[in-house]
Amino acid sequence: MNKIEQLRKQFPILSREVNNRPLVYFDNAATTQKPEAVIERLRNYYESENSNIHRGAHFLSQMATDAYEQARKTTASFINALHPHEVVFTRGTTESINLVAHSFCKKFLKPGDEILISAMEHHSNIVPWQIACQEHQANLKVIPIDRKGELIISEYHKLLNEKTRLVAVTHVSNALGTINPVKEIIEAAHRKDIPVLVDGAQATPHMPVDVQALDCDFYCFSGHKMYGPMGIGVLYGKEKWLEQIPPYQSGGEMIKDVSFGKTTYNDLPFKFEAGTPNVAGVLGLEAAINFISETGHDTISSHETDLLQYALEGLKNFDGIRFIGTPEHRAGVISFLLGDIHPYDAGTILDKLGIAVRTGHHCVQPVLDYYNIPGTIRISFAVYNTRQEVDTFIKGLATVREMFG
Ligand code: 7TS
Repeated sequence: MNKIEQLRKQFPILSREVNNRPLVYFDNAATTQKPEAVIERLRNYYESENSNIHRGAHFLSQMATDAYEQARKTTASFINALHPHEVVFTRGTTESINLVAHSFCKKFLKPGDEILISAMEHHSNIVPWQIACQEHQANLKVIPIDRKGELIISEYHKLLNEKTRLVAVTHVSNALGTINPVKEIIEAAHRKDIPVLVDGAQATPHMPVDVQALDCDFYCFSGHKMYGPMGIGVLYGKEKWLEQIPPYQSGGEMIKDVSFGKTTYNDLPFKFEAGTPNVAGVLGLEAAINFISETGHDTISSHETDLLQYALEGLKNFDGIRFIGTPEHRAGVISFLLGDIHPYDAGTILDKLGIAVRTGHHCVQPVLDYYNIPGTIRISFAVYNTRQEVDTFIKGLATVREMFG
């Protein structure tokens, strides 16, 4: 049995059938499936460790607190953060971005300032900035993309100016698969003392991320897109920023002292973790990180690159395919249209064949407006996918074409 077949055995859901066919799961950019180790970790926590953290002197509370803080250290080393307290646990990328859009902008965004995002952002890296700009009478500016689905970097340089307060860009596009040159983007912003937030939702499952090497100011990602549980995510922030910006939510845990006259806030990272946190989610995320580390980034990226090339080759020769996004540096995401067939119709037929793909706007409506299309069919890979599944998918597309073409 080869390494990938062994890996597949760790994912119970992959052996199920959908519509009487073996499941082919190609919707990994939406969420990945979970290995046994992650499922077991959640189960074990609730079965024998469950307790609230940072408050009880009793045995279980101490145990859960230690496990939670150990998971913070594991997460910090996964992205090579300088300090564990630069890792704030959130519900996911969306909440991480909202936290920065709220707290950073409250402190630093002034009327007439600008926030710079890109034309390929997920809605969750657009709308929070739009709202912040409205609240603070600031302006949202957008780095354009070209037909290949790459950022036009020369335009980025022109857009950076003394009014720019923050740049927020995605590391990897969920719709086009583009891997953006974030290091170059960060260097250029820093030359003008502008901080940069990176949306890493589609990067952490597929490639090693080193926040110190990138020198990003904020980095956001979700557990559920990298083999971990839903409802848990991370905001990495440089200590100097997290120290300066005000809390996002308030309540228990984020305070030092409370009286009716005045409250002082807790130290990092607790200042940003109001209320009872998702302890099981954090422990499940740690198990997911361990799964990625044990599998190895080399194995993950070489296998996913192989699948990407194999699928692109197969699709290239398929009549009527129009790729949406043909970037040079890309992750395992392919968006396309098939003749005049509506993506939804294609998705429905593929589903009948047990093949899960995403169809629609993928929460990137401005990208679709740019290409002047209503949606795409999108396939996205994880380490457990196989060439054989790509073959099944391409055969499925032939059925779609027979029915609608
Ligand atoms: N940023 C990017 C680049 C994403 O792809 C997504 C989710 C998010 C942010 C939001 O992440 P969340 O975990 O907070 O929801 N992307 C997708 C997708 O492509 N299909 O479903 C969700």
